[in-house]
Amino acid sequence: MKPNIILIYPDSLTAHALGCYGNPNDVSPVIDKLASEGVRFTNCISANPVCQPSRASLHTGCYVTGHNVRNNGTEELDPVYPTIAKEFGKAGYRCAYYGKTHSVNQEEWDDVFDLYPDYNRYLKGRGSAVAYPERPPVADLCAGISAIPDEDFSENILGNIADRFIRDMAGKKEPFLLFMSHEAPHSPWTIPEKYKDFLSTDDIALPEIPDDALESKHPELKAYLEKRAMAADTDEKLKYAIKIYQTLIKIVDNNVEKLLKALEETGQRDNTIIIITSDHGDHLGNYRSLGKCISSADNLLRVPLIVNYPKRWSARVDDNLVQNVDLFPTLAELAGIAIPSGVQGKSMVELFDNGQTVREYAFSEEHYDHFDSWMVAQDKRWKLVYYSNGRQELYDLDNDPYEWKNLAGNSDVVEHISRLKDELLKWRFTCTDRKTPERGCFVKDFMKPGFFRY
Ligand SMILES: [Ca+2]
Repeated sequence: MKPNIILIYPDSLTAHALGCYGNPNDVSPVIDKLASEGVRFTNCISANPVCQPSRASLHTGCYVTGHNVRNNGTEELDPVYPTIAKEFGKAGYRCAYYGKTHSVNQEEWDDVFDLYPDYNRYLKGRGSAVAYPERPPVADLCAGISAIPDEDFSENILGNIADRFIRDMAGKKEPFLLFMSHEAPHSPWTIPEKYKDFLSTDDIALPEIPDDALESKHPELKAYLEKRAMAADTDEKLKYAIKIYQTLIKIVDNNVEKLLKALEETGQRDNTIIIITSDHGDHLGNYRSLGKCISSADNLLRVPLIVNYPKRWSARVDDNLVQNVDLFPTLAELAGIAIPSGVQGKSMVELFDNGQTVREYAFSEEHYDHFDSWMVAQDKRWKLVYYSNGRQELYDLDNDPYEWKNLAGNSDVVEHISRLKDELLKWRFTCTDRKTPERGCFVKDFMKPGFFRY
């Protein structure tokens, strides 16, 4: 009997915002329990820190170079690529997708609730004059109280639809793949009135950022982050926005509980793999900034990954490096589906079963039209950021998790830079775009004088 799979995918969920990853606030008790009974990865690195490219990486098992969705909104995923939904659909799975549909070809799914048109229609049907998403003022850092009551709130509606789907699938012959694409806790941040005092701004701790934290950054990134920091002109504003962000995690967590209840009441819990991860993180006050974009910071690239399937894997915390591109081949192998050729991620099944390391290095990249592109190669401790203008930065994540100190100029790190640059080059040449090779690799962006000068 093939396992059911539920992939819970809250947008912009930085790993350390969950209780099981160290948040002292009790915002994720249900997810934390799933983590304590499952495999919780501490080193899951997204292939890209922005919604659409990262999502395309999860759905195709390819790096950005391999699927060519480089930006938000400007490039859609070409339907030529094999995806999770296509392969699982062919294998007899019933595939449902609820929530934000960035980069997803909806016709590949058997059932879809698209948060934007479908939820807006729902609100209209309820007689609401509110248009989703609500947009609190930028002066408030886009955080505030929703005009939508709790029972109609977006994430709760997604939970209700999923609850119905799980109950409908009980007793059916075919297994299911359910993708919960929660918009929360992505900005703009609004929570129902009911939760306005769930947390206080006193519960929120901001990082104590050194004055020179931006001094050794790429000048474009420095200017960009300084501009963002200007909007966060008081600690109280920053803390309030983060309080709303964390409360949204609690609302997602309530809905995870709803799904678990439906699984248990219909006898499907034992045969269901539950995965919790995200497309990318959020600065959450680092550099006095919120959100993401043009930065390769660890807060953005490190995402949670929790895999709960007690029937097969006992509870553990796993510090092996893994990436979102590894999920597609992993899920395919678990479901007995052949991994399509061209998939660039690596199956983690041996890692789940026997603790066998999948990769020594993780890679990510970002390509914008108006900023220098960057690529990252990292191991668990050392992280190289290489820009298309030849600039390089090196961070020691063990001692500097917020990346405040670029060590690239230090003579004692030359060996790490050389080693990571070798890996970056190997990765760049092996992960080419299968469909439009003339565009693939973005090698021309990076093959400038200086790359080989270690
Ligand atoms: Ca996102």
